[in-house]
Amino acid sequence: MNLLNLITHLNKQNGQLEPYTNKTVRKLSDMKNFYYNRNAVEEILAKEDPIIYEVYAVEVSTEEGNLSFATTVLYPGKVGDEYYMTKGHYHSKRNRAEVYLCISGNGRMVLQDENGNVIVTKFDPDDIVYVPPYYAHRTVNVGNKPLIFLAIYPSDAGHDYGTIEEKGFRKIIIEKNGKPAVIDNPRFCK
Ligand code: S6P
Ligand code: ZN
Repeated sequence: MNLLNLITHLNKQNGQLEPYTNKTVRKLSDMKNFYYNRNAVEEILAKEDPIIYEVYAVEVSTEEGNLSFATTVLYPGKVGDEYYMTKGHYHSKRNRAEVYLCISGNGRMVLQDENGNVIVTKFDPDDIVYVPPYYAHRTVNVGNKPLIFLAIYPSDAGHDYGTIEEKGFRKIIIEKNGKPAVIDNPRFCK
């Protein structure tokens, strides 16, 4: 392996990594089933298909023992009263943990295990959140500028989005009286 290929630069202004191996762009149309207010989703999509977030990943290998990392740029906005958020996922290998570092912006993280235990944490600049094994994780932008963060995860962790798409998180983050509020997800299925 060429040592020069092991160095990636983070641009803190725009959250981009240079170089990266994979870029993912998630638009609202890619995550219709993840917001609780489906009428609000359709109303927005009738006019536009906004980018909700972008991910710049450095995934050199998927072999056990390696680490991968990625920055996410999660834009500010709401679908109805629910803040823009990532899809959220369990790792396909459930016992794989992860570390998140907030670079800029203001957010929340929602962590949930398969017994439905939920933890909601703040996620502000320089906060580091440990995502334990077996916990699904979602990031929510509760501010008015992009939420930029770095995630470091085992390269063989994999992503299970289907379980969250089907069952959801028990708690969701909405704007209530101009402030973030944690409420029960009316669509959560056990
Ligand atoms: C990967 C890590 C993050 C997310 C990214 C987008 O394990 O947790 O890089 O992939 O924040 O979220 P999601 O839920 O669409 O993968
Ligand atoms: Zn993850």
